[in-house]
Amino acid sequence: LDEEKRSFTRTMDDEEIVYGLGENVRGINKRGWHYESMCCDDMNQTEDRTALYCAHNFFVVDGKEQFGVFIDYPGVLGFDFGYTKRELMQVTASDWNMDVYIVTGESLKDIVKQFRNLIGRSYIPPLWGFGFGQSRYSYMSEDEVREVVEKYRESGIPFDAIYLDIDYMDHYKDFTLNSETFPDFPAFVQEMKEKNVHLVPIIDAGVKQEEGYDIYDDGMKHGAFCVKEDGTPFVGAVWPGEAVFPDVLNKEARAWFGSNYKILLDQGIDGFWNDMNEPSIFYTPERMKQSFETIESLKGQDLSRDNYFKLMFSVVTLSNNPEYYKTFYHNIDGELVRHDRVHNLYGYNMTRAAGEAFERLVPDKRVLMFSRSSYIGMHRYGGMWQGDNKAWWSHLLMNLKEMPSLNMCGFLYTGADLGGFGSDTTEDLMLRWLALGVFTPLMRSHAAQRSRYHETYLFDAHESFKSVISTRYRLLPYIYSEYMKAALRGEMMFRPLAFDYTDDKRVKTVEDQMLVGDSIMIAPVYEQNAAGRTVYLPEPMKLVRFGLDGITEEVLPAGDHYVEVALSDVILFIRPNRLIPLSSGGQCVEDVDFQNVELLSFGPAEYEYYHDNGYEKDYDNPDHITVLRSAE
Ligand code: MIG
Repeated sequence: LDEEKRSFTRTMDDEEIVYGLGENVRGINKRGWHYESMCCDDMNQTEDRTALYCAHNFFVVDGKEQFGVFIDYPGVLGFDFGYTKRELMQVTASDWNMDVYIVTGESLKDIVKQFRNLIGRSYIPPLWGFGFGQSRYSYMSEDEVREVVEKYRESGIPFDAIYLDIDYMDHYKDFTLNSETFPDFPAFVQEMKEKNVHLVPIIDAGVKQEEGYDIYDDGMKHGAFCVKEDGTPFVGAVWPGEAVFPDVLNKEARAWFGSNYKILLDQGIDGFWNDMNEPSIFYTPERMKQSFETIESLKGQDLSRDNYFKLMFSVVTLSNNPEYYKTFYHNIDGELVRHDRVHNLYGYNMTRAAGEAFERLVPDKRVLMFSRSSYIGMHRYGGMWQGDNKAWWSHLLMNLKEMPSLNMCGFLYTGADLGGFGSDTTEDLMLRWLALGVFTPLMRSHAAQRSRYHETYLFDAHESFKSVISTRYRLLPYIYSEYMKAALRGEMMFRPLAFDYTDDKRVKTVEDQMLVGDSIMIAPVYEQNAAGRTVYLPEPMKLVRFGLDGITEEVLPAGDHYVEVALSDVILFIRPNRLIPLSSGGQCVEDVDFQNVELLSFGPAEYEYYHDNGYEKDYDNPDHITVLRSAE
């Protein structure tokens, strides 16, 4: 421990593995790179990054000793896991001292369970949140949404939700509607409900600074926004232009911000996604003025390299400049705390604002909620999506690798933008990614402005898309049941093989196969033009293939297998003496019969089937669990 540097250092064993850190780049084993907790909005989720949108300061060491480490620290943290020196682990905080928790347990699984018990139960979404959702930045009007919905229903591809991105709002003002493009929103929400389609609007962190805009005026009256040193509201520009930031770290301001969700709840909305809550800041007016001045001063000067750099740097440092975070304050219990010292708690508390408000406003209802930025603790109020990925094959694999790391930190309701958010997707990438998305609790396709449209009915391989997404609906009884058990018992739904096959050395390095729940293993295809892939089975398993001609089953011995996987297929592997309950599917979650399930098993098996109505909150009622048995 080095008090001065605010760091602690330890020596790592040769074979030691480090799991964790939730949302971040690179492998399931985090060893060999350095990471940072510093929530930031940067669309480039490349391997050379050290931080993404979230700060998840929990990791588990698996070496001669096994233990977990949680660092409760709201500022910037650095993790060096054998990057500077292969055998050196070093964690460094940037200013204040940190609270370090060492979590012990009997096994990797147990360590995680102990930690999860400590941090509280994970968020539980409404059942329809397990359906497939279609998103795009943005569907511009109710007519456009209507068209997407009609095409989905005509195509016979099941789905449950349409996500509304920022253009549904009036000039990007939170909790407003563009009255030209969405003239009668409550009626439209109702119309969609009748088709079993849920609309999920986005909420941004920044509130437009505009007198006469009721949310702004009201927030000002409540003193609910972050302030500068002089006590006046801090202004940073985001989508609505100049905006102020709700001080969600302050109890009253948090309650105030949360209460605004009522405006949309009252119009029939039952789900939200919270965005831009790192918080992302495009520029501050002061900083922009400086850039203009720099440019002005360069006018008429020579076109030298030096001037090129001056010009360029004055512009590229505008967006999300960390210096901004040193210029505003939160009022925490009467004490002004500079934002950079608690930076990583912002997204968490924005979503907490919503979660606490839902508890007050609609206590009996489960509301869909997920966020872009988060910190451990937020997992109690909402899930999270994995931010702005790209239509890259490597990001399909990254989606998979983030799953167990996020589960360790309590984030169970998660998934990535299927097909890829930025860049242009392809039909095969879409299909392969959906075949993974079939297993992730949040299954949503999303795409950036100007990227290729990728609503699944647009592609030629229509039957394949229909089959893949229908498989999700067939698997829902299993996925929901496993989700609920993981949430209620503090377990991981997605686990690296090494968490279960503790005596098998080989699985320690397997990062492209995953256990999902208690009964199955998955092995997604993540390379273009691959006709299949190699799969390692640590024990005999039954390969189940959901293809265009229905389900086929094949028992495979332990060991390596090359498994062919057509683009239309979803495959999974049932472990010995395990089973999965299957529904007959449906066009939406509402259609799915969770009662009469078919059992697919490998050998005689028993299964704890968690099944409630999906909307109530009596989670711990023992009647929700029945034991399913299969003789074969
Ligand atoms: O600056 O609302 O990650 O999902 O489509 C971009 C527009 C803001 C970032 C989110 C993305 C969303 C987009 N938002």
